[in-house]
Amino acid sequence: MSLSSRSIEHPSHSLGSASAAASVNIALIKYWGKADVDSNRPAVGSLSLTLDEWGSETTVTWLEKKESRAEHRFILNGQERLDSKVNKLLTHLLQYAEAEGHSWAKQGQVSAVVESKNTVPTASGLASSASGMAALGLAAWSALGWPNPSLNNDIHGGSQLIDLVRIGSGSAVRSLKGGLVRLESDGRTMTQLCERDEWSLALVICIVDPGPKAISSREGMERTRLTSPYYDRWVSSHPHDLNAATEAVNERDLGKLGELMEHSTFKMHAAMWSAKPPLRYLKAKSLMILDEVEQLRSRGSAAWATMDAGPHVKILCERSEAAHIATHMKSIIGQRSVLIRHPGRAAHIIGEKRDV
Ligand code: 2P0
Repeated sequence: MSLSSRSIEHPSHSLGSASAAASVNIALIKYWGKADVDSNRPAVGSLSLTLDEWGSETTVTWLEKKESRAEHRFILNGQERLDSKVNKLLTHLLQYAEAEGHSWAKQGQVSAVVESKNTVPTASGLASSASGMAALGLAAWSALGWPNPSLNNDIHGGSQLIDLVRIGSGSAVRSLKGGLVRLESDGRTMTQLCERDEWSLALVICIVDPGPKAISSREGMERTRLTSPYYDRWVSSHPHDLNAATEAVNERDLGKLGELMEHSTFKMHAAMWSAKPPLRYLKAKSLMILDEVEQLRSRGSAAWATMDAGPHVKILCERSEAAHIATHMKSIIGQRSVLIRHPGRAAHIIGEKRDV
């Protein structure tokens, strides 16, 4: 991955810049619902697999502007756009820096230029906000010259970087680590359960519709919390799934993990369907793929399905089975709609420049 958009001009004084790369992660045990909207604290923990190849590369340049109120700028895949998540994350970082005594961080005098490139379809339920916000948070943090705790593999409760990334997106926190990751319901305590090369897993991704989803996860979560009669049971039954799935990972028991994963996704979708008005991200084609996964299993394949806030179906399997499963799915939904992804690495810095 490399940034292909031409660098934009920076007429103001630059305080520093940094570039970071982060991969998407897919939740095997899902996060859905918030305990606190302001700090974006989740109502439940989650367990995810960070993937290779798909992700975001983001460069943040902090600028000092004396003459007028400074606005942040966000350029995604070469196009300038407004994004409330980006603004919220950057504003939070400046507030934190100011509270820490950095006088330059005063709002309105410092702004960021964010240039980002996604190699995953944006906002379609393929976790683009996870890689996007992890890369943004890490680049924005590092551009200020602050050390990255993830490099030392010591991300734990209390890390300001985790809190920052979570403001952008709850699921993005998990992309700060590679392989299989468990995030607690405090939204900040994280454990890497398995390095990316410690278990040869794969996800066969069946793309149902690459367009953007109609209802954002943020809105969907709140609607589910406020209107679904099943929401409380979703939350109260969640810790069992998270603990059992953690055990399954520790035992490298794919059958057990696969069953728990399917249970978690169907339970989340049941809560979504029972919201008012209902949230139905799945399409007829998604259900057809689920039938095929059952068929594959009945013929002896170790394959389990998971779906997020979008119509796509991701099939978890051993790496050695992925090609066979992908070939079968391509014969049903088309050659170009099926991809194989493997466990990937943690978010990391790919370049830094200090101007002051
Ligand atoms: C997850 N999803 O655990 C779940 C499963 C989608 C379904 O986290 O509001 O973009 O920014 O915290 O992280 C997608 O929601 O939501 C998500 P916010 P996010 O991956």
